[in-house]
Amino acid sequence: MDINDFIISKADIINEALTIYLPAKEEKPKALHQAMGYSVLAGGKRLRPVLTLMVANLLFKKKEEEVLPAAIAIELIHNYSLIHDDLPCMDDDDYRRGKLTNHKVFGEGIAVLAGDALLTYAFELITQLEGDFTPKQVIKVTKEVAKGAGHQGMIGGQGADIVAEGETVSEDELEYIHNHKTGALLKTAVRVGAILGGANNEELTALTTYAHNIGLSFQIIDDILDIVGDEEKLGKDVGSDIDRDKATFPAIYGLEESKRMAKDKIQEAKKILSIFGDDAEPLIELADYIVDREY
Ligand code: GRG
Repeated sequence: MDINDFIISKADIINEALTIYLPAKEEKPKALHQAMGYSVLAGGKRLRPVLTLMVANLLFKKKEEEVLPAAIAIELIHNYSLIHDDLPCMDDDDYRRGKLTNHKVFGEGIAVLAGDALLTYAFELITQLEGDFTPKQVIKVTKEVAKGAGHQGMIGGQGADIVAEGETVSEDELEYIHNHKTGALLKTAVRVGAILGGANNEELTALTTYAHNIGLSFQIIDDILDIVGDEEKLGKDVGSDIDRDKATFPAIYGLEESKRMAKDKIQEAKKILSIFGDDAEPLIELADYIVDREY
């Protein structure tokens, strides 16, 4: 199966589950529930929950419905981070996924609360894991999600990014920011699938390395696409418009070297999956998709 079709088919499962798990927008408090649904159902690749499903499938080949509450929880946290990132006190963006940002439609107060509500609801969902999981697995998943989303993970990366604004960052600092801001939640998505799939230590370590490498590559490619996309829109030469004050790979290494680094990371990600044999084929193709994507 073509990897694009495969991802779309898995994303469809996630989209259907999201409509079931999200609170009804007619339910009180209406504005808050509308704001939560507005951003979550505005589209998106659903890469993180799809990864959770794929890793769980690789390991335990059970019904994927069993891991859905955890996969959905991670997607809700991702959406909360996007809503907050778009706020005037952060990136102050007007559009996300081709639609007006949450605060533009509902106002800043409700947008902050919609993000807060998505984050807290995510943890409620994890308590709804019902399959054949042990309490230890559920506790491990809870800790994994808290760490990946929190001060040692995504928020830690965002904090470091804010502090670095307008400064020239070192290579180590840049990697710290990307590994945390973007990489942490992707790693969480993979590790949650692994924990629920009953991975042994060797499998968990291999999958964590895979996640680390695709996460970094994902962010490098995102930085490149951001720059190239803007330059194309403005009719400028490729590479002529890199903002050197931003903590991005192209700002430090240039476009060509950044592309090479992203490809190297993907090679490393694929190599580590050899312990799973042919069963790892979808995860290997997904790694290639990350580096080849054009949007
Ligand atoms: C403000 C709490 C808080 C956290 C901010 C993740 C993050 C940290 C901010 C989002 C802004 C951003 C561009 C982060 C880089 C990660 C990234 C590329 C996010 C977009 O992820 P995709 O491409 O988005 O998976 P879709 O729309 O497909 O879900």
